[in-house]
Amino acid sequence: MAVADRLVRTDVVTIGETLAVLSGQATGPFRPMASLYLSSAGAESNVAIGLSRLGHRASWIGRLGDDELGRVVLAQLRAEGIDVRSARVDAETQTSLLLKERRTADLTRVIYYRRGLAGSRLCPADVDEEVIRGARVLHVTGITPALSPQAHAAVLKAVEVAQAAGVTISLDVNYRATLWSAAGASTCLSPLAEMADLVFASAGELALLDASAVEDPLTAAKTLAGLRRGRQVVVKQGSRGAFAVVDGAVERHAGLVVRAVDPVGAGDAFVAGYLSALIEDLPPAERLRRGCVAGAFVVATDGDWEGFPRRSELDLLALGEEATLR
Ligand code: KDG
Repeated sequence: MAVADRLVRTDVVTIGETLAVLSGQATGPFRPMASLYLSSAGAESNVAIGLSRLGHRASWIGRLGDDELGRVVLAQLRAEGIDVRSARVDAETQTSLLLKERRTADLTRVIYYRRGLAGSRLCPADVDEEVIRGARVLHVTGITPALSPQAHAAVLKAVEVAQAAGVTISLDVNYRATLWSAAGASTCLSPLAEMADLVFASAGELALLDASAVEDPLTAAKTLAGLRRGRQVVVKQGSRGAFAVVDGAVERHAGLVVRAVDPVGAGDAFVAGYLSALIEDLPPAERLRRGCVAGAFVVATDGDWEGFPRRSELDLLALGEEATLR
């Protein structure tokens, strides 16, 4: 990685919206007097938490309201060891909110309250150029650019700063259909993907960048990887694992079998695991393995990031079903 002649102060910096989260504790629709669990989440800061749990230095750039929910978000990120010194507090608006309803045992419904709120007011002036120049990797997603033109401009600026400084740029496409149309996402994210050294996507998301991916994700991933020297394209396949195209070669991991409790956040855990192994210069097979292990931990626990593994836990799933550690 291109870090040799720069002063590296953080391993990974992420920029994006982090929201307060209220999750229903019982399975079923929201109803009066239901118990809700208060937490926070956001794809970019989830990745930062995943990396921090694995022992890496991670920073987060974002905007929060000057309110209790914003303080909850900051407290959780700080408790997880994230450097939040580049976060901005916006006294003019409120922290964004996400409601997570476990509608049935197998169906989770997410409802956003984010339009016009703090995360969507992220702007280019919020981009801490120094922290980006001092990072090994900048990680961005396709969620924050969907929030507003100024949030999109902020992500673009972060990517440009990273590119000029030779910082590895990682993009997770993370298409959210409730935030924008597929056509809008395709127009906005294709230029970002062109600048990225690492692209994470599901097969469906890859089709936003190259329509032929619907029929043949492998060829589309190879094509995208081949468009830029050294670019890696990683295709997340949920419970079927993932494959990566690195230096023209294809590596696969079949995924781990776990009892699914709450799959939201598994993609972010996967990215954190993959980046963790990349930072350590481990080979593609190990990047995929660590990504799949981290993803499986999240699938098997409640919360978008609460179940992320610590480094000492990475081998725990190998113990198999219903293991008890005594
Ligand atoms: O990947 C999990 C995220 O989707 C979640 O934590 C919250 O950023 C979020 C979103 O936009 O849904």
